[in-house]
Amino acid sequence: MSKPKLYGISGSRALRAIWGIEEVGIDYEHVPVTYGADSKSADYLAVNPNGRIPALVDGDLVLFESMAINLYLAKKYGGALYPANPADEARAFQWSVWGISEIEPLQMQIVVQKLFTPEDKRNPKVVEGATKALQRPLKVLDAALEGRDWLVGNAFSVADLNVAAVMQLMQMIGFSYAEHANVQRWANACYARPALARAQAKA
Ligand SMILES: N[C@@H](CCC(=O)N[C@@H](CS)C(=O)NCC(=O)O)C(=O)O
Repeated sequence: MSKPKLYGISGSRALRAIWGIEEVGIDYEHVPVTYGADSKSADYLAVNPNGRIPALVDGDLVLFESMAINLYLAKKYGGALYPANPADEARAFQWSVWGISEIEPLQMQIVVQKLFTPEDKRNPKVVEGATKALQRPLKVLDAALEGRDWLVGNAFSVADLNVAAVMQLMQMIGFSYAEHANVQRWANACYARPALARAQAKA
């Protein structure tokens, strides 16, 4: 069987899945499809009809959505990265969905302002409002990390991978976790993973 193929450049949300596949440590083919026209080509739309990166092809399985890709990779190839019992597995699902629903929409408001809006067109109120709204989910994360190093079990798992991978955009824009010391400690540990550095070095 051919190697799994992971589509998407590292300078995009595809980094989440490149980080994931680097964590599980399997041999794979990286196809650096970029966003915009590249992700809308007929060839790529046949892989991901949403026209978004990342996507994974592993044998007969064609998968989109970074969180699902990482959960699959961790379960199939990740050994200790995947929770060993149904309760912890459910917690990994919970945190993955939480990252995408509670953090992603708010962080994107800030990212769009800071990275994709010309300085003279930025609306500081948007950044202010989203920063304020983020305090609530960040408090939840901070409380979950009180007295523990990782979100699920006693070691870095796909739950940490997925939440930290979503929040990597906040890391990129230098978002301050000053009021959330547990989040800061956990984020530092996640972002020091060698697999992330390898993923970031990809095209
Ligand atoms: N929820 C998706 C989001 C994927 C996504 O939106 N990717 C962006 C790149 S950062 C994309 O492909 N955009 C297509 C485009 O703008 O043309 C995931 O996490 O996989």
